[in-house]
Amino acid sequence: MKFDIISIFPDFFQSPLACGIVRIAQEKGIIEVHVIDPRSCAPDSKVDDYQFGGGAGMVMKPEPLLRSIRKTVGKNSRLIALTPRGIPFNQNMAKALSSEDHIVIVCGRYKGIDERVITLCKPEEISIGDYVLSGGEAAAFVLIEAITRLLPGALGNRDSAESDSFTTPLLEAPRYTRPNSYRRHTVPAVLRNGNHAHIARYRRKMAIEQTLERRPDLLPYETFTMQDLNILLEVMNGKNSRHKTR
Ligand code: 6GU
Repeated sequence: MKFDIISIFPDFFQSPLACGIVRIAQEKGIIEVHVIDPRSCAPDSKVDDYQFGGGAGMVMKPEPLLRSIRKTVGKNSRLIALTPRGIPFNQNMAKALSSEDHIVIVCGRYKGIDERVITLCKPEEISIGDYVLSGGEAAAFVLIEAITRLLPGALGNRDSAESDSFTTPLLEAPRYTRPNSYRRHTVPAVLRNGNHAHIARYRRKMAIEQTLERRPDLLPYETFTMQDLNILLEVMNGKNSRHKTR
């Protein structure tokens, strides 16, 4: 998978690309990442300008961006523009994008890019959430990491991508490592008694409980098994009795 990032801040990407699974995926040849600075396509190095109609903030000029896009986009490329007005990014989009060969990501500044770039190139416009960033650079890395970790061979243990929150649409159960007792808080006994069926049920229960508490909108009722429904009842009864005690 090849990523081309079009950004006026190429330095931004140095350290995130040099860490963790994104670094390893590059070393293994699973991904290749290049950053193109539109300044290299601007004879006078001017990549932004005041907006017509007035208003604070600069807008990215069309010519340097269009030249950068033309230089990188081929027949089989997905072209993405990062902007707060885009479709909200999620795990399903990461999964769909992970089967592409070449992704070109245009990082807009917050005040945006000249609308004619959008009209002429028709990129998919993607946002990473309902808040404002000064530019798309941080968002570009979010996409790259979310996509890269889904590529075969990128994670040491395939299982750890499969059990992630949002792949199974439940939040994860709490995790523990050594020591067993830390400041008088001990690890739940069920996790240490070696009964794998009990452990699986406990984790499922905790996942359902966490999701009900924090993201009830995510609960996948339509795929719930009988056991899940029993767990859900248990969790809800537990909650009621906890509130009733006094
Ligand atoms: Cl992709 N860009 C900017 N500038 N702000 C954002 C965003 C993107 N996603 C959420 N906020």
